[in-house]
Amino acid sequence: MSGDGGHRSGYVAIVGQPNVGKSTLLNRLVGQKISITSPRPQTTRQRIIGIVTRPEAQFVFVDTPGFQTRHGNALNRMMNRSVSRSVADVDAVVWVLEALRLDAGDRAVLPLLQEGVPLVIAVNKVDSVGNKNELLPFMQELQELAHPHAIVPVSARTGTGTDDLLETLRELLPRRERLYGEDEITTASERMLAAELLREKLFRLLGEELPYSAMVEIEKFELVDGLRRIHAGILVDKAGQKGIVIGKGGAKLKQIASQARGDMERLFGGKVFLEVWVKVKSGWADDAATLKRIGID
Ligand SMILES: Nc1nc2c(ncn2[C@@H]2O[C@H](COP(=O)(O)OP(=O)(O)O)[C@@H](O)[C@H]2O)c(=O)[nH]1
Ligand SMILES: [Mg+2]
Repeated sequence: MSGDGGHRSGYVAIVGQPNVGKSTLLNRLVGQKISITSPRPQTTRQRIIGIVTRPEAQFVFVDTPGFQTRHGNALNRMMNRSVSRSVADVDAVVWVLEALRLDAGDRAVLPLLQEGVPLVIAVNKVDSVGNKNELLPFMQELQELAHPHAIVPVSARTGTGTDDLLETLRELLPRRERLYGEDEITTASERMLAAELLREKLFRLLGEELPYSAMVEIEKFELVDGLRRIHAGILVDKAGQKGIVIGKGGAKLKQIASQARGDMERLFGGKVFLEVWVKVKSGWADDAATLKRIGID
């Protein structure tokens, strides 16, 4: 990164409608899987902080849940509030869009962007654009629509353009020392990361079969002599959904737990003993008390 004198650091919100690649981008920037991703919209339910430390700048990214307009339940209302809070108090906002796509869901993000907070648009998934010439008129359209400070084509999947994105964001951060230690990559607790990684496997291995409201709760998290013992519950709405998650002879649940454990061991850098139960908790997506208990407020 080129030097223009002095270290910079600050907060950057990552916003955009579900499925545009916000979490993939954050993981790419941080270099670790701290925010879960999936081909299904709605994966990210909580705000995740990802810290990127370079010699001349430290970026504190806030990955927000996708702005949700389709469902009006308590969970989605809380998620939308969380998005609005994230963009109000940052040094810059990155609005992520999918290359060559600007639909009603993207436009719904516009009113959330705050006057006075510099905006950078990341046009993501450029790896899937065959004719790169088509990007120019698309970027022109975005320029006229949102008047951003800059538009940067990126691929969160391959890493193309992500250094340019950091370079562009750096100019927008205040001159100051680091806000976090240079080896910190997130403020999320291991307990929360464990829950998220397990949730990702639910999304990935059950696909469309997964009940929309399934949730993960970590009941016990112990670290003894480098071994993490984690007891987790998967909460589903109805008794019938329990069978879907467990699968024939327990095969599905075993696969979910085993893949989640692998990801946890990679992220935590140590051995993990993971036990998972499936429980029925009806109507939790509309239950404010449960949402509090699992940490969405
Ligand atoms: N081709 C391609 N796919 C991507 C890219 N970034 C993300 N994706 C995919 O888009 C889907 C949604 O990504 P995710 O990060 O979960 O989106 P989010 O809902 O905005 O956080 C996943 O299937 C990703 O693998 C990219 O740069 N190129
Ligand atoms: Mg996400």
